[in-house]
Amino acid sequence: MLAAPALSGRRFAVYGLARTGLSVLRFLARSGAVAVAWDDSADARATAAAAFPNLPLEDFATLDLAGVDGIVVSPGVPLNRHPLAARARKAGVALLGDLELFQMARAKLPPHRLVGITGTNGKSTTTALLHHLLAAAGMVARLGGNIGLPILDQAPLPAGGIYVLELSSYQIDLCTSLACDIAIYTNLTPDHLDRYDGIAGYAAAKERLFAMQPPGAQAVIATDDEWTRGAAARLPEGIQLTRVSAADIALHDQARWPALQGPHNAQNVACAAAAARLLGVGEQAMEAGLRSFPGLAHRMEIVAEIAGVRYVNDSKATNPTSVAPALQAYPAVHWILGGKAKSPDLDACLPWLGSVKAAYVIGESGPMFADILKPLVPVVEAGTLDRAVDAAAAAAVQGDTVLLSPACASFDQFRDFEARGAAFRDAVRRIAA
Ligand code: UMA
Ligand code: ADP
Repeated sequence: MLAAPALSGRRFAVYGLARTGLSVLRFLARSGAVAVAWDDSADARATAAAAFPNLPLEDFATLDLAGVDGIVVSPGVPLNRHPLAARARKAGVALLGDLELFQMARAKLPPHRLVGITGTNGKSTTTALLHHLLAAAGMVARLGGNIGLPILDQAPLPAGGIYVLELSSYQIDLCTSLACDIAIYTNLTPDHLDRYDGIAGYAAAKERLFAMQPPGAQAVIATDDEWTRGAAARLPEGIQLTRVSAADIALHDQARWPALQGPHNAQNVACAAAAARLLGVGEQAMEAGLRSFPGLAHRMEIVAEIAGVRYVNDSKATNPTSVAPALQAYPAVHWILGGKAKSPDLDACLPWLGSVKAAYVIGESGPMFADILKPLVPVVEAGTLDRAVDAAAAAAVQGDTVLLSPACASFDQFRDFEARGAAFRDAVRRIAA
């Protein structure tokens, strides 16, 4: 497992004890560092205490920061409005994340390359696809990061290995020196605006990934929107740019790759294939990899076909832009949406309502979305996912698609988007029974 012996004897305060925080504690223990930790959730503290019986748990609101070498923060902590940021600044203690610790561990790793993938949408698909293309070409690669696999828990690679990491803007914010050999930027549309000073602030956070690259490194940018075009124009000197676009991918080629349908996936393929080429993947292996890519759960995942009705789980579509491709993919859609809204509109979805037979709204944003959609399509105010699936299944006829593509975060009704997707699968299974 990864470790950084240079951290031996250093003292870190670890804030947030879910997937990232626990992986950080394991990493620090392996590295011989000392940790004090906190999570505002008593459940999370109890889990950490069970895993690390000698771990001191101290509330960071009062923790004395003198003698702390760094505060390792989980990406979900909103530092833009959290008092810890000012306290750390005042005490002169650095805030950092798990990816910065990974960068510290890299010095002792066998020679390797690092690819970081960011963007508003398509990060996970592009990351998993690139990893798959490399593996299909016989290269040794490791997947990690925001895709749900904290990198510090992953096994190190032998010499020549390639780390393929999905990076959220939250994770980039917590890095000062993460040096990617290849940085991929898929697209940028409004998202996470509660964490940034407008979309320009969000874009600036993404672009820091390029600022941290060493001279001679590569950037692969899909210049299909104004923000990514701006990033390409502003690229730091010494970084080699490969511009790509969804339009680079011919439809007749894409038709051969079953899990990579739709214009959004053309963009993801353009990004992943360009990076794979830079890493030495040949065209024959590329084609084989594109054909055999299995796709990811919760992204336009067909979970069942019952009486000629297709049920599609697109729970990962957590903003309106990511829903748009799903609405274009099917001719007759019963669309289940709603949850914790990230924006008060559905503008990116509205051009595609022609395929929507009815909308079933759920969760906190249900009433707001009902108001937007009622003049445009029939709306069922279902409230919960179970009721929405039942109502959609009752209304759907052969050839229709029941689509969960919520355009919202899940946290009002579910632990995360994966739990929401699993609940959808369960509801569909009940119908099949
Ligand atoms: N917490 C506090 N105080 C606070 C805020 C949070 O104590 O003020 C605690 C919570 O009680 C909780 C912990 O911090 O126990 C949560 O940390 P976290 O949200 O960072 O959760 P992790 O399980 O560590 O998951 C994180 C990423 N989560 C977020 O960025 C919100 C996961 O991305 C990622 O897969 C995982 O690290 C491994 O790298 C998820 C995500 O939603 C999929 N990402 C966003 C996205 O893709 O849009 C950015
Ligand atoms: P991320 O990890 O950035 O959230 P995913 O690959 O998990 O991206 O896809 C999330 C959602 O966004 C899915 O619903 C998917 O259909 C949609 N999506 C995937 N790639 C793109 C893209 N390049 N542009 C717009 N939407 C996309």
